[in-house]
Amino acid sequence: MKVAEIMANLEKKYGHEKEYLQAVHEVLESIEEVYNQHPEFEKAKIVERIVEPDRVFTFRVAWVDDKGEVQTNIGYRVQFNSAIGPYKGGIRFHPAVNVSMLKFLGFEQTFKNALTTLPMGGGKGGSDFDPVGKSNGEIMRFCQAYMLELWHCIGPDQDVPAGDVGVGAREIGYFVGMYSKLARQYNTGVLTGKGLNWGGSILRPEATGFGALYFTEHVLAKAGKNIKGKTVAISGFGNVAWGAATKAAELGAKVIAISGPDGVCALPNGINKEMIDYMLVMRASNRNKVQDMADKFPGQAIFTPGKKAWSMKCDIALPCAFQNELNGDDAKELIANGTWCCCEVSNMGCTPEAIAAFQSTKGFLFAPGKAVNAGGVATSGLEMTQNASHISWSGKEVDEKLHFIMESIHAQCVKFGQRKDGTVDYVKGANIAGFMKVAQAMLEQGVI
Ligand code: 2IT
Repeated sequence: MKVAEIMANLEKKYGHEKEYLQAVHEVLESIEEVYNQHPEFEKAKIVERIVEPDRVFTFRVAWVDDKGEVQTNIGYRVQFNSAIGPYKGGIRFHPAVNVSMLKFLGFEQTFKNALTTLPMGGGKGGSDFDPVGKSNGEIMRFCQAYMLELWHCIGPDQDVPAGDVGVGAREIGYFVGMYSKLARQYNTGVLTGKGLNWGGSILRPEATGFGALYFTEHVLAKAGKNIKGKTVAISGFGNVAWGAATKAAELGAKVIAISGPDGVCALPNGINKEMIDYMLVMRASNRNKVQDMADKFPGQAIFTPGKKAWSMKCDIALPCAFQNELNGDDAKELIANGTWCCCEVSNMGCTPEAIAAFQSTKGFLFAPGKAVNAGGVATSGLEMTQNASHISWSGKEVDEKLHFIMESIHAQCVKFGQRKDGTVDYVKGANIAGFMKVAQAMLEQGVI
């Protein structure tokens, strides 16, 4: 396999799908050497097959807004790979959603899910529907209209969606309501991230952020460091940022910034419980403005419009918002300001230039999203297990399992990513570990 050749072919076919090509390139670069030591992979054309999704559904979603006007959006579901389990992955509502974005996310999800130790394939869905400024009624009607098409494609052993950017517990509720109506069956395990009273798992809302901090603790420990007293800058203020801020504060770190599309909020005394709770209010408001935090906590939260969280002086940077939210210039600014660790919590949160800048800085610790944020989908997997066995575990049980899973993902990264000097290339480690598992399963299941 030659990465350049495969990429040239993909660029010919999908030249306009930038995010998809970026995600594929990163994985192929990491695995090239190991792959070429396995002639059986080459013979079975594993790479040529693994970069193509099993199938992509695209559908029209028509709905009526509060003014009585008819609106039309596009809905998608990308079923990327089911070699190790049913398709599994979130649904994203954001105006920039398109096939490229969902193919990149489905591709990443395939390897991430393989890392979790649980039997889940990769998938992703979404719509270009923009939740910002929408009423609760509009959100409900849109979710119902989206599910009217999607329900044919999903099932507890087929494809199990969950939340992502713009989709949280409220939207999952509307999906489950409509799904049950159409299917005339409860099928508890067909979506994850459900409410706690109707099949949801304790800790699922916190799991992505909590898992990310457990992983960060392992990265730091491996380098002989500790999170206590360290300053942390977080981008975003949604579900993932909320979980990360909660656990970072609990572990004794000082969260000195959160951000939004409108700018950054500096938190000179660190984030406190009231602010963490207020992040949930901000998310539920659908306003998408981090300035609201400064308005609510004058003096304690200081808003600067147009700036990113990466302009803040911090030890550890945690991108928790969107792909490519931290670019090469941001990375250089962070490094110049003394930042020495970046754990990517968002999917592909850092551009290739940012990763290169981090990795070429001696002693800098960088870990990629597919390892760092896998606690979210892993806990979705635990929700599926509870649903299938009609039980519900305590918070302590789920947290112990999440700890075990994050530790195991870290161990896989070390196994495949350890450099000669003892440091770890987490990008390489995560990509090789995830890839090997899916590739081996595809090999054993024949050419399909
Ligand atoms: O990117 C992700 O891993 C998620 N949005 C969570 C997916 C899931 O199925 O819980």
